[in-house]
This record gives sequence, C-alpha cells and structure tokens, in this order.
Amino acid sequence: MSGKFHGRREDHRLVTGRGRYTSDWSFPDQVYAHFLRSDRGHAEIRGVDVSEALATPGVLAVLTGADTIAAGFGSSPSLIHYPGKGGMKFITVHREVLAETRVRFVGQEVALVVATSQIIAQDAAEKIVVDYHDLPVVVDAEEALKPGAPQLYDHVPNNLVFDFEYGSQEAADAAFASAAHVTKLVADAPRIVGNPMEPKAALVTYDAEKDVYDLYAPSQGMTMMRAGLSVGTGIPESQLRVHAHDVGGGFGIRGEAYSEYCSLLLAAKKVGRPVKWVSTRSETFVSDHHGRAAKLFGELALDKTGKFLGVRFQWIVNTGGYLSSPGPFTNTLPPSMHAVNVYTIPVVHGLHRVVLTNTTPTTPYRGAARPNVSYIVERLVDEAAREMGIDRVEMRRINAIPREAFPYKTPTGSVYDSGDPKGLIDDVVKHADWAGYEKRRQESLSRGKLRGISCCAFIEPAGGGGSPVEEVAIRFGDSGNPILYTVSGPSGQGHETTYPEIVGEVFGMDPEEITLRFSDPDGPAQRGDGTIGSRSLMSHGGALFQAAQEVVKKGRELAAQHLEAGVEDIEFTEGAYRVRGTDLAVSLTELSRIYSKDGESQLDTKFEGAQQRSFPTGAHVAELEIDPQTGELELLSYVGVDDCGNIINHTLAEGQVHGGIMQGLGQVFGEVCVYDQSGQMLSGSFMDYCMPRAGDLTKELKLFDRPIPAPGNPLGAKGVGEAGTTGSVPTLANAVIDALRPLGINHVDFPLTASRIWRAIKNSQAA
Ligand code: MCN
Repeated sequence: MSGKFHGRREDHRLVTGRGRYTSDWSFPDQVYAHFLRSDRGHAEIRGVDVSEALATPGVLAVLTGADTIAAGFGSSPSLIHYPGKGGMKFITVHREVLAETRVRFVGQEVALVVATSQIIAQDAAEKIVVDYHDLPVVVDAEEALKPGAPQLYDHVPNNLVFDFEYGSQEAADAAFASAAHVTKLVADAPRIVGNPMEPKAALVTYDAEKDVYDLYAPSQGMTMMRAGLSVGTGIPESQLRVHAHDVGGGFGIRGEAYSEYCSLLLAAKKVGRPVKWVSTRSETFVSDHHGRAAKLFGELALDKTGKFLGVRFQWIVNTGGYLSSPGPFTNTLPPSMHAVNVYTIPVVHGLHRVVLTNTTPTTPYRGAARPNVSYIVERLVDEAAREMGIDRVEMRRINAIPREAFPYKTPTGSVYDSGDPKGLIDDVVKHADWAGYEKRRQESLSRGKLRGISCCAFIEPAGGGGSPVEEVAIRFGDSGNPILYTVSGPSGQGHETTYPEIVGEVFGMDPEEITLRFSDPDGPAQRGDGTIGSRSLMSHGGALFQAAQEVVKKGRELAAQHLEAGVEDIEFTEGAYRVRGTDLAVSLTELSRIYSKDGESQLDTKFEGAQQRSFPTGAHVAELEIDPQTGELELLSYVGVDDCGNIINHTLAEGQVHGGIMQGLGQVFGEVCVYDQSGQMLSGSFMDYCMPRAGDLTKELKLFDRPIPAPGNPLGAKGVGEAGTTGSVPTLANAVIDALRPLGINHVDFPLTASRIWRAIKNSQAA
C-alpha cells in the first residue's frame, strides 16, 4: 500500500509506559477480588460452604450465586430476532452470574472473594468448599447433537439452540442434480483463544448517595458494555458509567458485559469500597469467550467448463456452555450474506446449527465467522479445480463477479456495494509472479523441499451494529482546540490518530492539535456502537467528517458577523475564514474562542451519523516450502491486494491487514484449544497453546491497495480491521495443501503444525 508515512501518535505514549490500562487505575481505599472458578466441566452444585473463607483475616465479603440471585441478576441479551429452519425460535438459556445450581464449563465463576489484598482473596477462595455432583460431559458439538448425548439444559432438546437456514434447498438440489461435477469437503475451524495482551480486568466504584456505579474495564465500546450490564443486573443504564481508556487488544472478545463485571458491581456496593480485579493469563484461557469452533461441510456444483452452479453448506457451531450475546448471531445471519464469496453462484443453501457443549462460550473473534466462509469456499474451489483438471486461478477468474455487475445482489438477498474481484486476482498473481512459480518449485524440489502456492479471494460484510445512530461530537471549549467525542475507541486500531486526521483535513488544521475522547461517560456522544465489525472508520469516522463540515458551515455565519461581511463573501481555506478579495481573516480556532463562554463554544456540534455497511474485498497469494523430513514449513512470500475503499491512513490500514494476516497465520499454523473428555482444557497456557511469533514471518508482507470507493458512506471507505484474517486463513491453508498434493494429500485440518504435516506425509507414504 502506498502513501506517505503517518505513524500512530498514541504509540509514543504507549511504548513509554504512559498508557492507562485498567490495571493502571487505582483508587484510595480499594480492595481486591478473586474468583473461584469451576474445576468441573459439568456438575450440579449441592452446596457452597464459604464459612472458612469468610473467617479469613482481611476478607471483607464472599459472594455466591445466592447473592446474585437475591440481587435479581439475570442473563445477557441475545441478538437473534429472526426465525430458524421451519420457523424455529432461537432458544435462550440462563446463565447464573455466579453459579448457584449448576456449572457447565471449566472456568465458570462460582464465588467471588473480596479482601484487603489480592493474595488474601486468592488464599481465601481456596478455602471455599463446593459440593459438586458431577454430570456427564460433552465437549464436541457433533457428539452433543447425537441421541443420548449429555443434555446441558432440560428445555434444549439435543443441545440445539438454533437451526438457521438460508437460501433455497429446492433450487440448490436442482442445481446439484444438473451438475457435471460436485466437489465435497469437510473442514474444521477449531476453537481458539483471543488472548489480548491485556487480560480481563475491572475496577468498580459505587456512589451510594447517587446509586451510581463506575466500571473501569477494557472494552470495545461503553454502550455495548453498559447495555449488557444493565440487562444482566437490572441496574438502569443511567446508573452505570463505563470507562475504557487504553485497551490492550479487543479482537472481538472485549465487547461484552462478562459475568465477572456484574458480580464486581454487586461486590463494590456490598463492601462500600472500590473493588479491583485483574485476571491471570490462566483465567483468560478458560473464561474469555473463545473464537471460531465450527465444523464446516461444503459442496460445490459445477458445469463441465468449471462454472459454478450452486453451493451447499452445513455448519455445526460449538457455542459452549452458555450463549454469548453476539456469538450465535455472528455464526448465522452474517455468514449467509457472503456465502457465495466473490463468485456468481446463482443458488445457495445453508444450514447452520448452533450447539451447546461443556466448553467456554464462543463469540466473534477477529473476522467473526467470515474466515470460516472464505476458508470453506476457497478450499472447495481449489479442490474442484484439482478434481476437474482446471487451472485454479482461471477457475476463479471465470466465476468472479464482474466489476460492472456491482452493486451485486447475492442469492441470499444481500447487496455487495462495490468491488472488482477479477481485477484483484489479476493484480495479485502479477505481484506474486505466479507465472514464475513452476521454476521456483523445481528449485525447491532440487533441495528436497515441497513448495506450495495459492491464490484466494474474499469478500466480507463490514459494519452494521445494533444502534440506529452513531453519535459523535466536536467541542472547542475555551482553548479553541477541537476535542472529538465518539463511542468507538481504539484497542490497537489507531483511532486517536485517524479520527483527528479526518477532522483536521476538513478544518485545514494540524491533526496534532485535535484530541479524541472515546467512550467518555461524561461526554456528549452516548449512542452508537463500539469498535466491532471493522465499522469504526466508516461509521464514526464518516460521522466525524460530516460533523466537521457542519462546524465549518456554522462558522461561516459567525465569521461573517465577526468580520462584518456578507456570508456569501466568506470563504473557508487553510483553517481560516476569509473575506474574498481582502486580507480580512479569522482562523477557526480564533473564531471558536471569540464565540465561546464558560467552556462552551457556539461552534460545538453534535452529529448523528447513520449506520454504515460495506463489503471489503481482497485477493491474496501465499508461497511456502515444507521440509518433508520434519513437516516444518517456511512462509516464503505473502502478497495481498485489498480493496478497502478510500484509505484514510495508509500506514495504519496496512498495519491492520498485517495484524489480521498474522492472526490468520496463528489459526492456520498453531492455535487450538484442546479439551479432554471431562471438559478440562489441556492447552490452557502459553506452554501448550501456540501463539504466532514474529519469527513465523521472516519475509516482508507485500501489501497493495486497489480501492473502489464505497458508495454508501461519506468517506468512500470500507472496513479493513478484519480483512487480513478473512484473506489469510484460506490462502495459507491452500498453499500448504498445494505443497502436499504431489504426495496425494488433499486435506489436513487446522492447526497445520509440523507434527500434523509430518504425520500426513508419513500416512501418505504408508498408503
Ligand atoms: N483505516 C483506514 N482506511 C480505511 C479503513 C480503515 O485508514 N478505509 C484504518 C484506520 O486507521 C482505522 C483502522 O484502519 O483506525 C481500522 O478501521 P476499521 O476497519 O474501521 O476497523 P475498526 O476500527 O472498527 O476496528 C475493529 C476491527 C476488529 S472488528 C477487530 S476484531 C480488530 C481489528 O479491528 N481487533 C484489533 N484490528 C485490531 N487491531 C489491533 N491492533 N488490536 C485489535 O484488538
């Protein structure tokens, strides 16, 4: 991606230790919390004896499920308000904020100890005696659906909370019946842990006089957190103030009002002192909601020339022991919106089953379910090309939606706003020197190495959200320097840099003079959604752009008054209002100061932006080498051509794609949550859970942009925060399979570790 260098202005503050993450907050007189968590996958609770814990010197309170029930606490809200197959209604399940009657996954919160030190709280928690009666456990979603499987809830037959259907079964069956060729594939998208750098943490203060709670927690947006907390606790939103300053990574799993936060509100009220809690990495592994966790079945029907006729999917989604608010939603409706990926597939039929198991709940994790869509479709395309003996790039080209067909209505009714998939494919193969690949493969072979290459394309819905409006505001105060207010703040995306750049451009002002305040409970922006779905730049950035234009318009009237000229004679250039044909001028900041009183300027503007959606697309090529003796692989090159519409900050957009690719690389090559049959997580630490490391990417990523402005928002921008993940998951997977093909290996499930690859090679040699 080209463009002049703009670093993130917040980086200096963050890398010099001046960030303010949740654990950096402290209040006088604060006390500390520790959670006792279930060590069982599935058990009835027959009693909880807290007497010894409570008698421990320094312990101020021990809360159990009885306390949260007495406080009237309920469950978090669901986002599914549409019917499933045959009109099936989504079945909700209740989660006790602290478990009172039953636990359904290892790590579920059972009791909360509050003490004068963290160590005392932890020691006391170990003295709590829980009388568990173990119940049969099921951790695998396919097993959970089978007759006779352990049932997690009496009112959820076969553990199936939702059976979502989209497209037309009849039309798909007809397309498959007429097909010259059908390719079938089953692929696993294993469960992974989000693992932000900052573990879950909270600090709660309670003002008894006003009956108001202040929660400091890493969050992807105070509104989502506040709404969830309110539904979970029954406390009105007006009495909940959520603060998020620096957030050490969100990745989709920091949007929700976790049970811990609800219990901590109660604890702060009970002890009448600020309560602080910082979780450990071990708690992150078992209690942060997980990502992916779906088994994907796909079928692609083709005519004899390789044109796609129809596609059928079945997903079995492992949603865990309880339902996160967005998890079941993101695994059903949104994937149907881009199920045909970038191709002119006329018919589609899908069934996505959302299934409860004795595991940690799942939720959107960078890309949400989109990497599953791109993975299953792009694996099918590569397999179909191999089976039919058609060139895989050519197969993509002949099926790609042509640029002139946009806006493109897919068979499920969604409308792709703009794009040029074929152009992206053509560009990426050129940049990756696809034509010279065979020579490079021969050279690898001469060294005894297997070389693989792949080219994948993707499209994904970005944006959307629950709030009908995005509130933003620009205030000037007495100083005249603009302060921007938004709900959506950064958890690594760089909004502190980008939002001021957008407004600075309109104001003709150095962005360094503009400050961002996000998720400020005292600020004027209180409605809108947070940093989810790669939406912030379009939605909040777009609204700020419009707000800034509004300010300039307002200022024109005031400038005319101040400069004693007609409005029609006032022009606004380079940050100042000027009377045409004279040297009379007043800068925007000066004007705001002149018309400011008691900290309020007449230029202050609040603006309600609209929800925005766009469909970013991309085509990526990966090339890698495998040592057949060991299964070790080396990524030799990765080239991406992305269309994320108009780019506001090239460095940050490229950084987002880069980070997203690394996150996909983690999923493809190493990350996986392993449970044993009793529901214990076997990969619950960095000793056993393989995070991607810098050394996994020794070659420079080559990233290019090929923008087609999004027609639907004022900036012409599309989302970019998740594109790298949606693109890299299929691209890396297909490159590995391509390298292994000469050995007759056509599929290996994630994670594609050296040992799995080595085993696949050995098995193929034995066959
Ligand atoms: N941008 C741009 N031009 C565009 C689009 C975006 O310059 N056309 C730049 C902007 O600098 C913007 C950033 O890219 O600040 C991301 O913008 P956008 O695509 O609107 O995504 P969001 O800001 O809404 O971020 C959410 C997205 C999601 S959903 C996850 S998950 C994710 C991600 O961003 N989690 C992240 N990127 C992450 N990056 C970091 N470092 N940490 C996370 O937790």
